[in-house]
Amino acid sequence: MSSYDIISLNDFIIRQQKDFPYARGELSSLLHHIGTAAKMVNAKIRKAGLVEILGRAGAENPQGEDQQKLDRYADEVFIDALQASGECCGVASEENQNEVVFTEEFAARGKYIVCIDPLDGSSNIDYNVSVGSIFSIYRRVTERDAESGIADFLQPGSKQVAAGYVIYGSSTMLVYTTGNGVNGFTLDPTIGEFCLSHPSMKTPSKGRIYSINEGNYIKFPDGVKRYIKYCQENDPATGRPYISRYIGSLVSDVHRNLLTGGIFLYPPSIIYPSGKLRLVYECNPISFIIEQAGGVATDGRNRILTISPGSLHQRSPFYCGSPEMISQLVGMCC
Ligand code: P6P
Repeated sequence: MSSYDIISLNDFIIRQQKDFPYARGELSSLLHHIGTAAKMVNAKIRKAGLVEILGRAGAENPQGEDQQKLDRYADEVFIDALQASGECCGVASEENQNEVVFTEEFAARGKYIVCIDPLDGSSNIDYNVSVGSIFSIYRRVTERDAESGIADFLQPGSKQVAAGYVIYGSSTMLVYTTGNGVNGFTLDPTIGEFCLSHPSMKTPSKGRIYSINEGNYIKFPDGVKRYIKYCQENDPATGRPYISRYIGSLVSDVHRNLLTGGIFLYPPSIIYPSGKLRLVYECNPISFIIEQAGGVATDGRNRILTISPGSLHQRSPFYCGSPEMISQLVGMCC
Protein backbone atom coordinates (compact mmCIF):
# COMPACT_ATOMS: atom_id res chain seq x y z
CA MET A 1 0.00 0.00 0.00
CA SER A 2 1.67 3.22 -1.12
CA SER A 3 1.75 6.14 1.30
CA TYR A 4 -0.67 7.90 -1.04
CA ASP A 5 -3.08 4.95 -1.21
CA ILE A 6 -5.86 6.79 0.62
CA ILE A 7 -9.33 7.88 -0.45
CA SER A 8 -10.15 11.19 1.16
CA LEU A 9 -13.71 12.22 1.95
CA ASN A 10 -13.62 14.78 -0.86
CA ASP A 11 -12.30 12.20 -3.38
CA PHE A 12 -15.06 9.82 -2.31
CA ILE A 13 -17.79 12.46 -2.54
CA ILE A 14 -16.72 13.35 -6.08
CA ARG A 15 -16.51 9.69 -7.10
CA GLN A 16 -20.00 9.09 -5.66
CA GLN A 17 -21.32 12.14 -7.49
CA LYS A 18 -20.66 10.28 -10.77
CA ASP A 19 -23.30 7.73 -9.59
CA PHE A 20 -25.91 10.48 -9.75
CA PRO A 21 -26.39 11.40 -13.43
CA TYR A 22 -28.20 14.63 -12.60
CA ALA A 23 -25.84 15.70 -9.84
CA ARG A 24 -24.24 19.04 -10.55
CA GLY A 25 -22.03 19.13 -7.47
CA GLU A 26 -24.30 21.00 -5.07
CA LEU A 27 -24.65 18.09 -2.61
CA SER A 28 -20.94 17.34 -2.96
CA SER A 29 -20.14 20.93 -2.05
CA LEU A 30 -22.49 20.81 0.93
CA LEU A 31 -20.91 17.59 2.23
CA HIS A 32 -17.45 19.08 1.75
CA HIS A 33 -18.38 22.09 3.92
CA ILE A 34 -19.85 19.82 6.59
CA GLY A 35 -16.55 17.92 6.64
CA THR A 36 -14.64 21.17 7.12
CA ALA A 37 -16.92 22.26 9.97
CA ALA A 38 -16.41 18.86 11.61
CA LYS A 39 -12.64 19.34 11.49
CA MET A 40 -13.00 22.76 13.15
CA VAL A 41 -15.23 21.38 15.92
CA ASN A 42 -12.84 18.46 16.36
CA ALA A 43 -9.88 20.82 16.78
CA LYS A 44 -11.71 22.72 19.52
CA ILE A 45 -12.84 19.55 21.32
CA ARG A 46 -9.31 18.12 21.24
CA LYS A 47 -8.10 21.27 23.05
CA ALA A 48 -11.01 21.35 25.52
CA GLY A 49 -9.54 21.44 28.99
CA LEU A 50 -6.56 23.40 27.75
CA VAL A 51 -8.45 26.45 26.54
CA GLU A 52 -11.42 28.23 28.04
CA ILE A 53 -14.06 26.22 26.13
CA LEU A 54 -15.37 23.80 28.76
CA GLY A 55 -18.36 24.33 30.95
CA ARG A 56 -21.70 25.98 30.58
CA ALA A 57 -22.44 28.91 28.34
CA GLY A 58 -24.81 30.36 30.94
CA ALA A 59 -27.87 29.89 28.73
CA GLU A 60 -30.38 27.18 27.89
CA ASN A 61 -31.27 25.59 24.55
CA PRO A 62 -34.90 25.34 23.35
CA GLN A 63 -35.20 22.14 25.38
CA GLY A 64 -34.36 23.98 28.59
CA GLU A 65 -31.04 22.11 28.76
CA ASP A 66 -27.89 23.94 29.84
CA GLN A 67 -25.98 24.99 26.75
CA GLN A 68 -22.31 24.13 26.95
CA LYS A 69 -19.80 26.57 25.48
CA LEU A 70 -18.91 23.92 22.91
CA ASP A 71 -22.60 23.56 21.98
CA ARG A 72 -22.65 27.23 21.02
CA TYR A 73 -19.33 27.01 19.21
CA ALA A 74 -20.32 23.92 17.22
CA ASP A 75 -23.69 25.45 16.32
CA GLU A 76 -22.03 28.61 14.99
CA VAL A 77 -19.38 26.70 13.03
CA PHE A 78 -21.84 24.36 11.29
CA ILE A 79 -24.32 27.15 10.48
CA ASP A 80 -21.56 29.40 9.10
CA ALA A 81 -20.15 26.53 7.01
CA LEU A 82 -23.59 25.62 5.64
CA GLN A 83 -24.26 29.24 4.68
CA ALA A 84 -20.82 29.57 3.09
CA SER A 85 -21.53 26.54 0.88
CA GLY A 86 -24.16 28.52 -1.00
CA GLU A 87 -26.09 25.24 -1.44
CA CYS A 88 -28.12 25.46 1.81
CA CYS A 89 -30.93 27.99 2.31
CA GLY A 90 -31.67 27.29 5.96
CA VAL A 91 -30.76 25.24 9.04
CA ALA A 92 -32.77 23.74 11.90
CA SER A 93 -30.63 23.14 14.96
CA GLU A 94 -31.15 21.72 18.43
CA GLU A 95 -29.59 24.95 19.71
CA ASN A 96 -32.08 27.34 18.10
CA GLN A 97 -35.82 27.62 18.80
CA ASN A 98 -36.64 28.38 15.17
CA GLU A 99 -35.08 27.51 11.85
CA VAL A 100 -32.25 29.79 10.71
CA VAL A 101 -33.19 31.20 7.30
CA PHE A 102 -30.34 32.44 5.11
CA THR A 103 -31.31 35.71 3.44
CA GLU A 104 -28.08 36.56 1.60
CA GLU A 105 -28.79 36.09 -2.12
CA PHE A 106 -26.01 33.53 -2.73
CA ALA A 107 -27.43 31.26 0.02
CA ALA A 108 -31.15 32.07 0.01
CA ARG A 109 -31.53 30.23 -3.31
CA GLY A 110 -29.77 27.12 -2.02
CA LYS A 111 -31.28 23.82 -3.15
CA TYR A 112 -31.05 22.12 0.25
CA ILE A 113 -31.92 22.57 3.93
CA VAL A 114 -30.01 20.93 6.76
CA CYS A 115 -31.11 19.80 10.24
CA ILE A 116 -28.36 19.44 12.83
CA ASP A 117 -27.58 18.46 16.35
CA PRO A 118 -24.27 20.30 16.36
CA LEU A 119 -22.90 18.65 19.47
CA ASP A 120 -24.86 15.72 20.81
CA GLY A 121 -24.09 14.43 24.28
CA SER A 122 -22.32 17.65 25.20
CA SER A 123 -23.03 17.20 28.92
CA ASN A 124 -20.32 14.54 28.72
CA ILE A 125 -17.62 16.87 27.41
CA ASP A 126 -16.28 18.09 30.75
CA TYR A 127 -15.64 14.43 31.67
CA ASN A 128 -13.85 13.51 28.44
CA VAL A 129 -16.59 11.17 27.23
CA SER A 130 -17.03 10.93 23.45
CA VAL A 131 -19.63 13.17 21.81
CA GLY A 132 -20.96 13.63 18.29
CA SER A 133 -22.47 15.89 15.65
CA ILE A 134 -25.49 14.76 13.60
CA PHE A 135 -26.73 16.13 10.25
CA SER A 136 -29.65 15.51 7.95
CA ILE A 137 -30.04 16.97 4.43
CA TYR A 138 -33.26 17.49 2.46
CA ARG A 139 -34.12 19.14 -0.83
CA ARG A 140 -36.18 22.24 -0.07
CA VAL A 141 -39.90 22.05 -0.97
CA THR A 142 -40.39 25.84 -1.05
CA GLU A 143 -39.75 27.76 -4.26
CA ARG A 144 -36.07 28.61 -4.80
CA ASP A 145 -36.80 32.29 -5.33
CA ALA A 146 -38.48 32.46 -1.93
CA GLU A 147 -36.96 32.19 1.53
CA SER A 148 -36.99 28.72 3.10
CA GLY A 149 -39.99 28.03 5.31
CA ILE A 150 -40.98 25.61 8.04
CA ALA A 151 -42.36 23.15 5.46
CA ASP A 152 -38.79 22.54 4.30
CA PHE A 153 -37.84 21.29 7.76
CA LEU A 154 -40.90 19.17 8.62
CA GLN A 155 -40.52 16.58 5.87
CA PRO A 156 -40.64 12.87 6.79
CA GLY A 157 -37.23 11.27 7.21
CA SER A 158 -37.79 9.19 4.07
CA LYS A 159 -37.22 12.40 2.07
CA GLN A 160 -33.63 12.82 3.30
CA VAL A 161 -31.06 12.95 0.50
CA ALA A 162 -28.17 12.47 2.92
CA ALA A 163 -27.50 12.01 6.63
CA GLY A 164 -24.46 11.49 8.77
CA TYR A 165 -22.74 11.83 12.08
CA VAL A 166 -19.31 12.74 13.37
CA ILE A 167 -18.05 10.88 16.43
CA TYR A 168 -15.34 12.65 18.43
CA GLY A 169 -14.01 9.56 20.17
CA SER A 170 -10.68 7.74 20.47
CA SER A 171 -10.42 8.86 16.86
CA THR A 172 -12.70 11.25 14.98
CA MET A 173 -14.88 9.64 12.34
CA LEU A 174 -17.42 10.95 9.87
CA VAL A 175 -20.05 8.38 8.86
CA TYR A 176 -22.63 9.23 6.20
CA THR A 177 -25.06 7.96 3.60
CA THR A 178 -26.62 9.44 0.47
CA GLY A 179 -28.92 6.44 0.11
CA ASN A 180 -26.28 4.21 -1.50
CA GLY A 181 -24.98 2.48 1.61
CA VAL A 182 -22.98 3.80 4.56
CA ASN A 183 -19.29 4.73 4.56
CA GLY A 184 -17.02 5.77 7.41
CA PHE A 185 -14.04 8.12 7.25
CA THR A 186 -11.41 8.47 9.98
CA LEU A 187 -9.68 11.82 10.44
CA ASP A 188 -5.92 11.57 9.95
CA PRO A 189 -4.72 14.52 12.05
CA THR A 190 -1.27 14.42 10.44
CA ILE A 191 -2.73 15.46 7.09
CA GLY A 192 -6.07 16.93 8.25
CA GLU A 193 -8.08 14.65 5.99
CA PHE A 194 -11.01 12.33 6.62
CA CYS A 195 -9.84 9.07 4.99
CA LEU A 196 -12.06 6.15 3.97
CA SER A 197 -11.60 3.57 6.72
CA HIS A 198 -14.97 1.77 6.90
CA PRO A 199 -16.32 1.22 3.37
CA SER A 200 -19.85 -0.16 2.94
CA MET A 201 -20.70 -0.44 6.64
CA LYS A 202 -23.28 -3.12 7.48
CA THR A 203 -24.72 -3.91 10.89
CA PRO A 204 -25.00 -7.58 11.97
CA SER A 205 -28.55 -9.00 11.96
CA LYS A 206 -28.14 -9.79 15.66
CA GLY A 207 -25.77 -8.75 18.41
CA ARG A 208 -25.30 -9.15 22.15
CA ILE A 209 -25.35 -5.50 23.26
CA TYR A 210 -28.39 -3.65 24.53
CA SER A 211 -28.13 0.07 25.30
CA ILE A 212 -30.69 1.80 27.53
CA ASN A 213 -30.65 4.08 30.57
CA GLU A 214 -31.81 1.50 33.11
CA GLY A 215 -32.01 4.23 35.73
CA ASN A 216 -35.45 4.94 34.25
CA TYR A 217 -36.50 1.26 34.53
CA ILE A 218 -39.41 1.88 36.90
CA LYS A 219 -40.91 4.35 34.43
CA PHE A 220 -40.59 2.18 31.31
CA PRO A 221 -43.60 0.62 29.56
CA ASP A 222 -44.15 -3.00 30.74
CA GLY A 223 -43.13 -4.42 27.36
CA VAL A 224 -39.76 -2.67 27.54
CA LYS A 225 -39.28 -4.04 31.06
CA ARG A 226 -40.00 -7.52 29.70
CA TYR A 227 -37.43 -7.02 26.94
CA ILE A 228 -34.76 -5.89 29.41
CA LYS A 229 -35.39 -8.99 31.52
CA TYR A 230 -35.17 -11.09 28.32
CA CYS A 231 -31.74 -9.54 27.63
CA GLN A 232 -30.63 -10.42 31.15
CA GLU A 233 -31.57 -14.08 30.82
CA ASN A 234 -29.27 -16.55 29.10
CA ASP A 235 -29.44 -16.26 25.33
CA PRO A 236 -29.97 -19.83 24.06
CA ALA A 237 -27.52 -19.16 21.23
CA THR A 238 -24.67 -18.38 23.62
CA GLY A 239 -25.80 -19.65 27.00
CA ARG A 240 -25.03 -16.17 28.34
CA PRO A 241 -27.04 -12.97 28.90
CA TYR A 242 -26.68 -9.96 26.63
CA ILE A 243 -24.19 -7.22 27.48
CA SER A 244 -25.39 -3.84 28.77
CA ARG A 245 -23.46 -0.91 27.33
CA TYR A 246 -24.72 2.69 27.65
CA ILE A 247 -22.56 5.81 27.28
CA GLY A 248 -25.37 8.38 27.32
CA SER A 249 -24.11 9.85 24.07
CA LEU A 250 -26.39 8.85 21.19
CA VAL A 251 -23.77 8.88 18.43
CA SER A 252 -21.33 6.82 20.53
CA ASP A 253 -23.91 4.21 21.54
CA VAL A 254 -25.30 3.93 18.00
CA HIS A 255 -21.87 3.79 16.32
CA ARG A 256 -20.65 0.97 18.58
CA ASN A 257 -23.84 -1.04 18.11
CA LEU A 258 -23.82 -0.46 14.34
CA LEU A 259 -20.37 -2.05 14.12
CA THR A 260 -20.84 -4.89 16.63
CA GLY A 261 -24.56 -5.55 16.34
CA GLY A 262 -26.89 -4.45 19.10
CA ILE A 263 -29.98 -2.48 20.01
CA PHE A 264 -30.40 1.09 21.31
CA LEU A 265 -33.53 1.97 23.22
CA TYR A 266 -34.88 5.30 24.39
CA PRO A 267 -38.48 4.53 25.46
CA PRO A 268 -41.15 6.91 26.69
CA SER A 269 -40.87 7.60 30.42
CA ILE A 270 -42.64 9.79 32.97
CA ILE A 271 -39.97 12.47 32.47
CA TYR A 272 -40.19 12.17 28.67
CA PRO A 273 -43.69 10.84 27.80
CA SER A 274 -42.83 11.01 24.06
CA GLY A 275 -39.27 9.84 24.53
CA LYS A 276 -36.30 12.20 24.90
CA LEU A 277 -34.69 12.10 21.49
CA ARG A 278 -35.69 14.63 18.82
CA LEU A 279 -37.19 13.29 15.63
CA VAL A 280 -35.91 15.89 13.15
CA TYR A 281 -32.20 16.10 13.96
CA GLU A 282 -31.49 12.95 15.96
CA CYS A 283 -33.88 10.06 15.17
CA ASN A 284 -34.31 10.72 11.42
CA PRO A 285 -30.63 11.00 10.42
CA ILE A 286 -29.61 8.07 12.64
CA SER A 287 -32.50 6.00 11.25
CA PHE A 288 -31.49 6.72 7.64
CA ILE A 289 -27.96 5.53 8.40
CA ILE A 290 -29.10 2.47 10.37
CA GLU A 291 -31.49 1.38 7.59
CA GLN A 292 -28.84 1.91 4.92
CA ALA A 293 -26.55 -0.33 7.00
CA GLY A 294 -29.22 -3.07 7.11
CA GLY A 295 -30.72 -2.22 10.48
CA VAL A 296 -34.19 -1.13 11.64
CA ALA A 297 -35.39 2.05 13.38
CA THR A 298 -38.83 2.42 14.93
CA ASP A 299 -40.81 4.32 17.54
CA GLY A 300 -42.20 0.97 18.64
CA ARG A 301 -45.08 1.08 16.16
CA ASN A 302 -43.96 3.05 13.10
CA ARG A 303 -40.85 3.08 10.96
CA ILE A 304 -39.19 6.32 12.10
CA LEU A 305 -38.64 7.54 8.53
CA THR A 306 -42.39 7.53 7.80
CA ILE A 307 -43.30 9.94 10.61
CA SER A 308 -44.22 13.46 9.49
CA PRO A 309 -42.85 15.89 12.08
CA GLY A 310 -45.33 18.39 13.55
CA SER A 311 -42.65 20.66 15.01
CA LEU A 312 -38.87 21.16 14.86
CA HIS A 313 -38.11 19.89 18.36
CA GLN A 314 -40.68 17.08 18.46
CA ARG A 315 -39.53 14.09 20.50
CA SER A 316 -40.09 10.41 19.71
CA PRO A 317 -39.61 7.06 21.37
CA PHE A 318 -36.59 5.57 19.59
CA TYR A 319 -35.45 1.99 19.11
CA CYS A 320 -32.80 1.16 16.50
CA GLY A 321 -30.25 -1.50 15.64
CA SER A 322 -29.93 -5.09 14.50
CA PRO A 323 -33.12 -6.28 12.81
CA GLU A 324 -33.50 -9.54 14.76
CA MET A 325 -33.18 -7.67 18.06
CA ILE A 326 -35.67 -4.97 17.08
CA SER A 327 -38.09 -7.66 15.96
CA GLN A 328 -37.78 -9.39 19.34
CA LEU A 329 -38.43 -6.10 21.16
CA VAL A 330 -41.42 -5.10 19.02
CA GLY A 331 -42.90 -8.59 19.47
CA MET A 332 -42.69 -8.09 23.21
CA CYS A 333 -43.83 -4.59 23.80
CA CYS A 334 -45.48 -2.76 20.99
P1 P6P B 1 -30.17 10.13 29.33
C1 P6P B 1 -27.57 13.46 25.17
O1 P6P B 1 -28.07 14.44 26.06
C2 P6P B 1 -28.76 12.77 24.54
O2 P6P B 1 -29.52 13.68 23.82
C3 P6P B 1 -28.27 11.63 23.65
O3 P6P B 1 -27.02 11.87 23.10
C4 P6P B 1 -28.26 10.43 24.59
O4 P6P B 1 -28.51 9.22 23.91
C5 P6P B 1 -29.39 10.75 25.58
O5 P6P B 1 -29.55 12.17 25.57
C6 P6P B 1 -29.04 10.30 26.99
O6 P6P B 1 -30.16 10.60 27.80
O7 P6P B 1 -31.57 10.49 29.81
O8 P6P B 1 -29.96 8.64 29.33
O9 P6P B 1 -29.05 10.88 30.00
